[in-house]
Amino acid sequence: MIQGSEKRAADVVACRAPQVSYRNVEVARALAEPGMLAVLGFGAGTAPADDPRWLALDLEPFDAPAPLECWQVEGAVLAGTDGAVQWSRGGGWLYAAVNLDEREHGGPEETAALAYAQLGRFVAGQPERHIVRVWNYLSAINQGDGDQERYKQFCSGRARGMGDAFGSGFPAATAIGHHGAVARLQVYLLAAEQPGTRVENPRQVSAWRYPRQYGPTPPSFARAMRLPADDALAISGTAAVIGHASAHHDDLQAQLDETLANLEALLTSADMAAGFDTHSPLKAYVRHPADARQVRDFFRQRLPGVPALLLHGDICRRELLVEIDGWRYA
Ligand code: 3EB
Repeated sequence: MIQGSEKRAADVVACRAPQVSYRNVEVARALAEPGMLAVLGFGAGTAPADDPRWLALDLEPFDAPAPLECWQVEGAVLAGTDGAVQWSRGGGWLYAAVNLDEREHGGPEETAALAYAQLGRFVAGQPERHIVRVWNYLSAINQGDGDQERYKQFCSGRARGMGDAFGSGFPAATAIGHHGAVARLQVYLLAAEQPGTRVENPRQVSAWRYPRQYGPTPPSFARAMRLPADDALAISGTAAVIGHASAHHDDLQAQLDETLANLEALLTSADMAAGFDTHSPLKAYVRHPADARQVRDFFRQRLPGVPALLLHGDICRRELLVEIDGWRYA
């Protein structure tokens, strides 16, 4: 593995990527481990924990018991809150999250604008000011027709709220609909002391260039991001999109195959060796619970040994049944 990047000055040593894993362990135990930057739980069954590094996400897992997602870094971790932002830092990395109730902020657009303004302002004042990866979970993502669809309102609010925080380019991202009882917008991110390297997929139109038919504000994300030390690829939510069009409407198997082709194309585009391995945790967001078994079988056959977390989540286009994101370590 190359230490650092040839593109960067020799005296700047980029920090080792956080190690992301799915673990069947108690929340308190995970939080007590050295270098634990963040612990994410999934669904209503998660135990609460009073720690800024803990986030309970409103996405129901298809596994019981559901594992926790653990982000571990090298070195001591500090954590705190700043207004609505919960954060932690360690090993050159910053985790930050907001969890906003839309009823207090006036709908998906205003809430997204506020979330991004708060996160953007906070991160801009930190040494780790380069946002490399963002996850967005909002309720009822496909509700509303045409430009009024909630996802499209979210996209407009996100773009407004981020202002020029991403002047040098968008981070890798995921945006998924949850089925939680409260209309909460959950946004969490990973930021670094040095910028990552954006990766696009030659099979897909870059999202920020999507034509008008997909909404008034194109989605602001890169397809993937190589982390500063070039030791990991953060992979955005990836679905059966070819060019800018959704492929294989309502055909789960064909969408899974196309999604994997897109993931492989991303690895190639990032100059990474083909394939995913036992250290490459992936998440699959599955629209219909009845499809979970087929998605599980797909992982067993096509991605054997790859840690996979299957979650009940709605994809931002109604015709898409599944989306996959995750990590690939070098
Ligand atoms: C797509 O390819 C699927 O709005 O942040 C994937 C990843 C998608 C991120 C986002 C949306 C987002 O367009 C949708």
